[in-house]
Amino acid sequence: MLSLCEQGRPRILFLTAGQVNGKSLAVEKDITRNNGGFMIDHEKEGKKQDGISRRQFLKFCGVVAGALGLDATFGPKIFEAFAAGPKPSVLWLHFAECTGCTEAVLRTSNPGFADLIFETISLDYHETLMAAAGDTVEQILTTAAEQNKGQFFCVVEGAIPTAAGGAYGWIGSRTMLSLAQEICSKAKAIIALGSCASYGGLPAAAPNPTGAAGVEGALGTGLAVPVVNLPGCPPNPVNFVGVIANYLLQGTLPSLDADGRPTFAYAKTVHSQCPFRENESRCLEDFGCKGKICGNNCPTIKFNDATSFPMQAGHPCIGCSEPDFWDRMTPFYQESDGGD
Ligand code: FSX
Ligand code: F3S
Repeated sequence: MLSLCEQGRPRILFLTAGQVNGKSLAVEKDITRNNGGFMIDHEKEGKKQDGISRRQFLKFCGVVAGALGLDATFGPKIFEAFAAGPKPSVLWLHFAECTGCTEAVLRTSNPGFADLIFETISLDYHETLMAAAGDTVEQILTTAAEQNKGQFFCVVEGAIPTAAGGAYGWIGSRTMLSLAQEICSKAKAIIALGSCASYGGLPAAAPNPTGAAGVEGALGTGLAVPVVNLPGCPPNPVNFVGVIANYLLQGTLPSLDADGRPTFAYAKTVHSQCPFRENESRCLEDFGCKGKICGNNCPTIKFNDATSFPMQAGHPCIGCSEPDFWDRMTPFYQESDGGD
């Protein structure tokens, strides 16, 4: 809901809910507009039993350091960088997608999503999590982008339909294409989160009647704002935080490969890091595993608080982090060279 704070500024309520170590968690955060930006005004933690501890967050920073290929001793440095503030402003846009990317981030519990997201960034707009809706919120997005021009990270989730002038995807009274053109062009940098935002993903699979494309494909090579692709269906939240941590530590975006992906996460193939590659009874190559032609750090970082990754759960890699994977990697359960 949209209400006003004591100073008459619009207040946006973000709601998240889930289970942490078997305990129910409901967190509400009030975000209050302040001097053109948005700041966390105060936090009401309904049934939340444990706040994030310094130790928990330090441990998470150690995981991020590992993902960045840094020595574990960098964990405390990353912790300090996040604690020093101000936290990078993030406007998070949703286009043609299944929202699995946000779901993957929501599933973190050590630290929990609310802690993770509010400790590391200033999440100033996110349609799925904002309880507010309607014209006023649409206005807040465009105003926030204008007032923070060149200062915010724009996270894009989902592909952008481009056919027929973008007519296949609308949010409110605007096409996704026109929203992307306006908001992305004002960002400091764009993080294309997930395979759909990076390369088009499922919405762009043949015959792709909507002309769906990833951010760079939809907005063209003339886009003056740098784009970091974080593919994966879904992507790993640790790699997302790694990009932000890299920026806070070094003031730059991470180095990218030819497909626009951070080399810290995607330079090695899934296969080269797979613990089952020498294990005949566990190796899934005969079941179509695409680990040899897909770059990502899934076996090292894992998902769901580092509990598992596809092959650990007995499923072959389907190559979800490569461009056009729906067309190039199918049939998923048969051997393929990825069309190369
Ligand atoms: Fe795509 Fe993300 Fe796969 Fe789904 O938002 S990368 S279909 S996990 O949700 O965009
Ligand atoms: Fe995707 Fe393969 Fe990892 S399917 S999640 S890149 S193991």
